[in-house]
Amino acid sequence: MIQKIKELLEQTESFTISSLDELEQFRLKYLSKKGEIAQLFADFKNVPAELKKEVGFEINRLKQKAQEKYDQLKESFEETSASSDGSDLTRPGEPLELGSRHPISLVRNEIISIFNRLGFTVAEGPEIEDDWHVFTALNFPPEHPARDMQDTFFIDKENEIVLRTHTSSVQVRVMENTQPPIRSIFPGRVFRNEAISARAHCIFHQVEGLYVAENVSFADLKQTLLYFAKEMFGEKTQIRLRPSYFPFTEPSAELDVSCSICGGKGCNVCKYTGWLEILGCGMVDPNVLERCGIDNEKYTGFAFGMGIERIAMLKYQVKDLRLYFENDIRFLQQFKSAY
Ligand code: 2U9
Repeated sequence: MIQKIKELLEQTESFTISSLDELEQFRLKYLSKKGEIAQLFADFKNVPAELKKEVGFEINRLKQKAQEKYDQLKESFEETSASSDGSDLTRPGEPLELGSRHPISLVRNEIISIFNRLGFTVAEGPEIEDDWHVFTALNFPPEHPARDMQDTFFIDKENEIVLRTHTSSVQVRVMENTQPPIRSIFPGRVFRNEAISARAHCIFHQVEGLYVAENVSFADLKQTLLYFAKEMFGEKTQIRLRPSYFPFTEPSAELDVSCSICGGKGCNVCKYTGWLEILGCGMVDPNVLERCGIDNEKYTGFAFGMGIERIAMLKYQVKDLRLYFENDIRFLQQFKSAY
């Protein structure tokens, strides 16, 4: 019997559990009324009188050790399945709410993707610029009003360091450093000294584009922009070009797309004209090519520029520009897209 007690002691001491079921198995096998230890007590009456003291002592020791083991297994199992504050750590977690991209990022990425398909690469440059890259290289005359502090944020007036008012400055940098063919787009944040309203902001985002090579013509510009307009606003979209003026392009034009809301019939979005203005464009002025170190006898180019906020307003019918900057979650959550 002493041998049996020793075996049971070893079994109980090495017992491990990984579930409450197994804990119950332990209790039934060793501690219950029909368990091994109860059986030992039942057999105790058959133990010879001279051994009763020793055997009794060992059975009681086994019972005490088995009970201790049971309590310890129970406690350690409860600790792993519940944190100290009593909450159940095995419960499934709360799902995290998925974020969505900002509409300006969505539209910027979509514009980039459309021009990538036409072979345009993306170039970026500094937001803090000098007068040369923002104005002078782009043919702005010395007295042009855009150079005024009313229109431009000056960082250092004496050294004519400004916050760029357009990403055209990046185009100048690319042309200064690369010989044609150049086919790139220039997305980025720009700054103008404007009062903030539903239709204007002092910070906004642009994508400009540039294609300089031999024999680039206005027809290339028109076809490129028609492709862009159809990809952006739908296959049925039509375009029209109106003459305009910019210091850096000659000739210059503004591009309208047929209103995608009414299909050109006239509605309150297009102010009953059937057309929506989306961008400015033109052939790069030969004088600008020369200032940027490009042979204007050999090469010609077209350029265009658009405000991302404006494109996003037309695409998503956003009525107030300030919504883009407030980051109200109810506004942002409405934009879900592949881009
Ligand atoms: C170089 C040569 C030519 C970029 C151009 C426009 C026309 C234009 C406006 C659209 C809305 C700015 O964001 S906006 O206010 N842009 O109308 N931008 S052509 O022409 C360039 C640029 C760089 C060297």
